[in-house]
Amino acid sequence: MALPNQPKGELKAVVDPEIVEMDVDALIIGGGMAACGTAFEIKKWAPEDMKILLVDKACIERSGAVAQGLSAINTYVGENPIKDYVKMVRNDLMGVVREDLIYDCGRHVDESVKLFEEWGLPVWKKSDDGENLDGAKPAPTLREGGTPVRTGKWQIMINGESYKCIVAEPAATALGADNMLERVFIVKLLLDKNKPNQIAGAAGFSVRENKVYYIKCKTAVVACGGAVNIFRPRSTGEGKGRAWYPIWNAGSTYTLAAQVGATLTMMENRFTPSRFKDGYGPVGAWFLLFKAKVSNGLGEFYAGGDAAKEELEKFMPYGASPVTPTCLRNHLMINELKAGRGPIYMATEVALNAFLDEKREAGMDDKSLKKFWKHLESEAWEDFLDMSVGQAGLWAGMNVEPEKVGSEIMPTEPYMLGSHSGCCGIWCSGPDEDWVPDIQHESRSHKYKWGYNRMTTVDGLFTAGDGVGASGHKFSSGSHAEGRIVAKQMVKYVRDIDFTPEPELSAQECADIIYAPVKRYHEFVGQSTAADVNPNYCKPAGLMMRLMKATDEYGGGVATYYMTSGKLLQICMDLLEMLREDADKMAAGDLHELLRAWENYHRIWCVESHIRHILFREESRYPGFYYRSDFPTCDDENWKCFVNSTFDPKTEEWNVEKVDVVNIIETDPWL
Ligand code: SFD
Ligand code: AMP
Repeated sequence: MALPNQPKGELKAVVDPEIVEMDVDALIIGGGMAACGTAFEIKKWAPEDMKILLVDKACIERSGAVAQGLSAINTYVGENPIKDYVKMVRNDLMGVVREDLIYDCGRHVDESVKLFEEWGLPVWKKSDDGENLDGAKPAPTLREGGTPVRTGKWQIMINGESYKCIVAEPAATALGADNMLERVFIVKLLLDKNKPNQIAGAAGFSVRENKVYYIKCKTAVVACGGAVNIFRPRSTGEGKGRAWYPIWNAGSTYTLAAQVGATLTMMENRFTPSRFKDGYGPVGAWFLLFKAKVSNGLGEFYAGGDAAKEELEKFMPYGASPVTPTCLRNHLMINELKAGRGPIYMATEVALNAFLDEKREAGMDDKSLKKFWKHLESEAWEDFLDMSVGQAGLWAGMNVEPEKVGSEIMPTEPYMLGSHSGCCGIWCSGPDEDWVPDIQHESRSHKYKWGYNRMTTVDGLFTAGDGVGASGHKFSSGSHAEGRIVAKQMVKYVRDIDFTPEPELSAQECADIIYAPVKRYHEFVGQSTAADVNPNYCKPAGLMMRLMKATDEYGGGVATYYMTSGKLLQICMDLLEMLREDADKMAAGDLHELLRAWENYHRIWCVESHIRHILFREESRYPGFYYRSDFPTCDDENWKCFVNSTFDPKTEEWNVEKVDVVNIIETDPWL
């Protein structure tokens, strides 16, 4: 159960925390969409006596990216052929994807959506006469054959403010409260001391009590979401906590897995979504549901013009698609901004009034028109109220009436993620099916399957959602489905192996590592007048600012319109290495700071791998997400390949390599 916060501020950290040792079969790390999928499914397959534990740094009822809710489910395959879904993802991610993983997600995702609806999530439906019924109106369920309100080809609308609570409840019920630890941050995964390359446990700490958890396991899934606050955000000062993706996801997924030797893939990929400026409100519903268009500061709808077409033709075959890939949409926007034709507006007023005109022309009377307008207006506001409340607050605070004025949109600072419109992550086995390429190679980092679906290159270690690389566009529903896939594989793994975990590090060693920032604080705190300024330590807040400055200026952040180069990246790598050394000097006076310290540590590791990958890939694969000035084009001839990297925990060296992309869905026609 989640422990409440202290009534009077943060709990002071002590130098000798209590150590709690646990021994389970299967460990679920994270409590978001993917982890809830695993938690819900796993008990159905596990024998009675299999011990399962879920550990979330927050409280699963409202943790992860869906914390605030969402207004759409972006992946529901429905009536579409699954292979079209693969083609859409492949094109959006500029050709370098694992089609086996995407296809596998596509064939499982709808079941998750049907379950969500059965658990109480209101899904909008089409009435027989083609009207949109919001989720409160009675209509057949998806399983009963109800027709969802499609925005785009893949997205459906929901009343999703309570989406996460609705998904978390069955997960928690299935597992049982005794099998969940909330407010516990996992710091490290542990390898086995006897069996090479085998996961044997994890260690973390409570953010509500002075306790270290040392958990042995035979198998684990790491599903801690993506990485946020790794680049300087556009928001400053007191607004700095505002970001689009969830600020509390700190790259733990990638760092935890990489540190025990799991191969990472496509860590050069990032997502810099276009969002409503300052409030970070998502744009999908505006583009797809309200059919809004973007204009530049001169009032030109630049995206549909000849100049844009010509620009997109530079990126064939991807640019020629009827749905322009997300990065290239950004590219067009950035070109406008760089040419001084900003700001960019979402023409909300044009879109909303076009709906009214359409109805008026169809003969709708004034009274019905008024009612229709009220409904449209509430849909527009609800889009934000469901998933990005701050944006609605901003509109209200700035007196924005979307039917009268457009609102500025802007590409955000970069995030790392593998489930939304990005694809960085961990290299995983695909399903054990004959259509999954059977590549003969001595190393798993070149293969597409090695027995257990979604298992990383480390035995017994699985991942899902943002963790699975080279297969974006899963979104909330696909992440949940992937979690369910993993559940069955974890049970199979435990049944198959005969193994008693013995982690390389002891419980006391883990506690010493985890609480080192607390010990440092207590040792030196008296040596200066201000607790935050000390010659012998640095505080997590300061370290984070250094991290953001390094990545922003040298790693292609907003400061340079996402432009970087080999030279700049090398400087960034040097700064990050120094930062990593200095991270050993972080001090934490309370549990909140201890959390911040370890989040920083995870962020540095994961963004370092991002920079290493961009440096290795000598081209600009994702114009609009980042550019290399020394290799400004997308070079299919030399770089239509994965970039995989593996850290060797013994030698502490990285191996970065090219890995072949194998198409399993026809490329002619490409779309
Ligand atoms: O509007 C540790 N997403 C959207 N998906 C959709 O289907 N529709 C939308 O409408 C979407 N949009 C959207 C989305 C996200 C956000 C933030 C906004 C808008 C504003 C994307 C999905 O939400 C996303 O794809 C999934 O949630 C990914 O699932 P998963 O399970 O990979 O990550 P998570 O849900 O964030 O959960 C992470 C969990 O890990 C915990 N955690 N626990 C222990 N130890 C550690 N060290 C940990 N670190 C993290 C977290 O607490 C959390 O439980 S729209 O833009 O298109
Ligand atoms: P977003 O709100 O930008 O996260 O987008 C939500 C969904 O809509 C995702 O599936 C996007 O790929 C899709 N989307 C957003 N904008 C567009 C657009 N202009 N054209 C096509 N699809 C879009």
